Amino acid sequence: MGMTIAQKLIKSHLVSGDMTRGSEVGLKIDQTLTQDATGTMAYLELEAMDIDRVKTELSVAYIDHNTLQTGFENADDHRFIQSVAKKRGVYFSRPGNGICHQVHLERFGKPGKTLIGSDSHTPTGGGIGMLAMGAGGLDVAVAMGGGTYYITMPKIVKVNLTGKLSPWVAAKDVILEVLRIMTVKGGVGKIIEYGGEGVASLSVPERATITNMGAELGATTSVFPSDEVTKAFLKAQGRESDWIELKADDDAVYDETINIDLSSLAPLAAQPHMPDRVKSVTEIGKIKVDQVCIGSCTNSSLLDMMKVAAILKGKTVCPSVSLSIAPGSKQVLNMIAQNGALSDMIDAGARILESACGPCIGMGQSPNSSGVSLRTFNRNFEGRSGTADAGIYLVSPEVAAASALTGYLTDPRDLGDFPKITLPEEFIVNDNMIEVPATPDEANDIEVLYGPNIKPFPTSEPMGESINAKAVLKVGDDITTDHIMPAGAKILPYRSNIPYLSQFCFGVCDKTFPERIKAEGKGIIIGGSNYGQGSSREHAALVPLYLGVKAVITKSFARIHCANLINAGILPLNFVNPEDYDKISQGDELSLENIRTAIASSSPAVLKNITTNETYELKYDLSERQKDIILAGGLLNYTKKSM
Ligand code: MIC
Ligand code: SF4
Repeated sequence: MGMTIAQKLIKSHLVSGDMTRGSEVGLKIDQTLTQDATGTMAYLELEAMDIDRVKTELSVAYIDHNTLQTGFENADDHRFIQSVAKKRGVYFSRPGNGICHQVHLERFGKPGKTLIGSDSHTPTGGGIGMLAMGAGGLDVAVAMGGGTYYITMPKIVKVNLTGKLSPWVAAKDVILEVLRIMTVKGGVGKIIEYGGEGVASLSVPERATITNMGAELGATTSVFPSDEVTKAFLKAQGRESDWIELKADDDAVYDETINIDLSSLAPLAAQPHMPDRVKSVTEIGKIKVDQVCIGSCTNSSLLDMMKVAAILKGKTVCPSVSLSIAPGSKQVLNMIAQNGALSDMIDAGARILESACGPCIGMGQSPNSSGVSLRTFNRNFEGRSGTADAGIYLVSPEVAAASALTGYLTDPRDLGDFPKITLPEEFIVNDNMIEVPATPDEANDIEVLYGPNIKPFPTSEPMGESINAKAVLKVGDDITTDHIMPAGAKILPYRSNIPYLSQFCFGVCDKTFPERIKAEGKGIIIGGSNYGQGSSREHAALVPLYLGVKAVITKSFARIHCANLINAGILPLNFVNPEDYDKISQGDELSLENIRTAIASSSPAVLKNITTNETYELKYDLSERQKDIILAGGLLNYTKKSM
């Protein structure tokens, strides 16, 4: 039987397990990336594991999230990461060099390789045929040390693309259409593989927009073939020798197929507050817009910037709109500076931001009260913009730029002729902002610089025999890690200070949570389906660990967060009967009696509700390895024990 691209990538990196769907497979990881908001923790973990030098083919540390420096904290964290990277053999992409996923695609990604990154949008690399996955910081640290990365063997979904995009319709509309069809839960346990004759019409930046935002489907990753288009992109980056061909066999078998005729798509938008609340721009109608933000790892490529500049050229941004643009990398910014496109943006009145995540993670540009903001980003979760009552719409660069000119949500097809953009045959390549690591000899003299904001991370104990605690918090469906551990300019600087962060835990849902659980000393969280979707931040597990959360019981989990809970030693459990969720109230006294023995012996788990005198059947989806991790009290304890 023939193989899909994803199966080929998994097979060529298989370290353990067999490739039957649903079972755990261990993968060799060729490349890793970290960003600064999750990187401090990942490198603290690397240090805690006493790993002298990284053992991957390539590891890169990027500074792109915490670039707003309103105090010493972020700058100190940058210095910490820079020093540790230099010492341990990690390339360091300096602040200003760009957003991790954009730069990695341009300068480092290679078809056929595996990549894990401490950021959920790492699947961007799938745009050039990598098996690229988001992971918690600790998993990335383990991989840097040469350790195996484990995933559940996913189902493989083929998105069969036919036709060609019409003028003014963009790659963003393709992924918004996939989100409309599959929803934010639809990709859990799946790899989304793009194929069909429509693929050849999409450039690498367009493919990367699609694989990037596959994260919002909850998918393990997304992947495109590596073909002549990929080769041309790598050649333009001076990296033709990194190219290999990668395609699915003709008789490859998929678990599911979704057909999308590119020529039938129209400009789309995801409405507040979920990336799958997708409707066409014309259906939503002419709503008034207060702000437009263009950029983020989804849409900040040269192609995106050139389209935006062409739309803005010779016009003026509507007086009631604030337009900000953040080109994705120094390469992109430099190229639009040299070819004049930047000047067209500035002339039209755009506010040019540095090449970083910026507003996407709430680092500045929060909209006005109850403002409407159109963004080319990938997430529009409640509160993420920094303005609690703002309404964020996710759109293509075309819709964003057109709307910035008119002041209301605009179908760009109304603008007339589509500006045809062709990508250059050569990009400006200058890696002077990427610092090469020290040699092992030089490394001895390098001191790792810890700023005063870096606090030790919480330790956990091996799991006790029973867990008796209150349901300290009950939340609904689709809880994101932005709910659990919010980001934004006021909180992000404390990513290496778990005690300080803890006062904001679940702030979006219930501001009293930290105080209440502290008073109890411990607790159990009850959640709905797709609990923990979104960001890969392990802080959404480490902070609850610090506060005393012992178990999280839900209808279902998102993949990365579930792995992070296990890594932190917090037990993830699911209801066998989802309706039991309704029978538990916040504050109920709960008991998981002899849960340690149950897990160790793979026996059923039962939850007793002492308050109502009911019992509920629970299940856990843990491999033998994960059981050992949970029993040991987390991956760090487990790894230390097994080393
Ligand atoms: C995000 O988009 O939410 C982030 C910030 O990039 C996160 C990582 C983080 O929380 O630091 C992600 O997507 O994993
Ligand atoms: Fe940065 Fe936003 Fe991309 Fe996350 S989604 S990596 S915050 S640009």
